[in-house]
Amino acid sequence: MTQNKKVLKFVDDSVKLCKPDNVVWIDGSEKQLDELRAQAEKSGEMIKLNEKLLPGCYLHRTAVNDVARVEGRTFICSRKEKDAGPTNNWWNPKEAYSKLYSILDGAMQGRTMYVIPFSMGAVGSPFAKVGIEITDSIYVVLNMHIMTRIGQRVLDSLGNSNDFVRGLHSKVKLEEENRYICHFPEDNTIISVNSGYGGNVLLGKKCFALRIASYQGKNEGWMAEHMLILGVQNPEGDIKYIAAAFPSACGKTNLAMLIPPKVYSDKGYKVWCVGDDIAWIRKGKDGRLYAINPENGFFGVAPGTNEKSNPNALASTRKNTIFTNVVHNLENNTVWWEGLDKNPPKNAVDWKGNKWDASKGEKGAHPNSRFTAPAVNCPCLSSEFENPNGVPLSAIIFGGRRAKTAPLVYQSKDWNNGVFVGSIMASETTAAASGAVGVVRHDPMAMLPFCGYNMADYFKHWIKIGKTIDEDKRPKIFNTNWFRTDEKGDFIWPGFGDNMRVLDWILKRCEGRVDAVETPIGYVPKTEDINLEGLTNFKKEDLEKILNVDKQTWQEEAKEIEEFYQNKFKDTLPKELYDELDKLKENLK
Ligand code: SAT
Ligand code: MN
Repeated sequence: MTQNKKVLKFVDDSVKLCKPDNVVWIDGSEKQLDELRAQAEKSGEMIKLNEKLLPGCYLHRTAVNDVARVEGRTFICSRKEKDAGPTNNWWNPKEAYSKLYSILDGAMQGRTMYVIPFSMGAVGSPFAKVGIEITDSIYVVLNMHIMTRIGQRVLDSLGNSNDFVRGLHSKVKLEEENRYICHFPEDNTIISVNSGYGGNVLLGKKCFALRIASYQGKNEGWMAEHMLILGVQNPEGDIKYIAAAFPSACGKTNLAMLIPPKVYSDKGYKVWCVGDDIAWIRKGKDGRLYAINPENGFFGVAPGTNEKSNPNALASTRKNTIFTNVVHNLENNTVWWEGLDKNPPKNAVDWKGNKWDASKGEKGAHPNSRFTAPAVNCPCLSSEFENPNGVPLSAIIFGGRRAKTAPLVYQSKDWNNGVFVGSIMASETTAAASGAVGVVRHDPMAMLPFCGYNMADYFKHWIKIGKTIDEDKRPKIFNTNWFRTDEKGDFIWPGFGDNMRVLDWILKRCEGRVDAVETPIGYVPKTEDINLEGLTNFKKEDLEKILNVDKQTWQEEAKEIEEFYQNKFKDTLPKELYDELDKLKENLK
């Protein structure tokens, strides 16, 4: 399929190491994919679902000990430890290669090796980057087909270039104690062993499009971010684009596919989805920042997705989708998960593969169960989705799950202050990664688990990018928090489609059409400027509550931030961030 000597050598070396029985190059043809689907069905790796109700859809279950990203076993293997930085696990590359090669030695005996050429970004786009993933999992091949552009056309676009990422994955024996997700940014290489869970094995996603790409971006003058991209169309037909960073399982997919409430849709407002997880951002010819979504599908959290919370996501999963770790509804051979509807199937199998009785109170779907759905299925997919030059960004939003501290929305004072706002992001942990859930941790720019190099240098890169853009062309930077709770622990803000009311304020701020209240942390809306029309069960007093910036809480937060900065980064942080922290402390006096 290719004459590219570097690609051939990578495959050759991997064959010698893993010793598969067969090697199959993935050309991207439907015929080949169909054969693989049939094979996975035969072996039981995937279950074919009801062709009438869910055409082209399959169900897959991972091993029960392999259901989320494993941050503790994810490594950045840069030559120098300081280049991985204080927020990453570092492993000396020599030792890492040696350990990984010993695990991979003969790991594919009796198996087939699949070689997947894939492109992150539309093939041929100036943003696009090529990868070759080698894997012994048909599930990975079929997911990569949904999540990226694969096949012969990718090899054609690569030509004889050496500029591709080498990804080597093997399930080996799915041993937890030998599970490693390793990145070698200086070698453009990723090795993942002993896992079969999406975030650990779909190497185009977090491993390449964030960890390796963030490193490439630093060296090449662009940015790889954990951000959704959406377009808001106003009644005149103008579309403004926003990128937003939230940690995993904090509602990026829901915001990206938002349906505006009736007061907005009646006037002609629409929201278009460009991406729900990753943005690659670079300066365009006109001096503004442009973003593409390097992916080709959605790897979304299933539980909680329903006709009300996200009808567009649900519609995206109605054909050609792979479901992972959800409930198998045996009544009609479809799928179910908690929060889909109020009618759990009577005759069903849970995510572990056991007969499931909903009335016993145990969850049927894993909290991090997923759907892998093609982007083209999405009813609100932006017409710019394939635009090789991306979309111009008017605003950038940072946000997390904070029960108390952060207001519903605030605007940073300028670019550097915005970088500071991103750097102090904190959020309660979710089921997307293994470990405790609901613990507040610092997660700068939602990149804590995904930055492929020293985060102090990452902040410097952000500040540097700001300097390369004229002030009037820089996206304005905001922070949102949909998750403030009341005394009973219930969410105060309705969220979901009503987040449109906040996006509306954000875009008005970008266009200078509304003023704001200056607070110690930034600009907060005047209560009358958040449109509450048509909202039932939500009072102006509620809005006042969640827009409030409590000085004492923020004084404590400032101490917390200082400790985080000091403990993690000491004097390696860019001076600009300490200056911003000083300004915040001063404002809070
Ligand atoms: O598991 S993934 O890393 O692909 C999804 C996520 O955690 O954001
Ligand atoms: Mn994510």
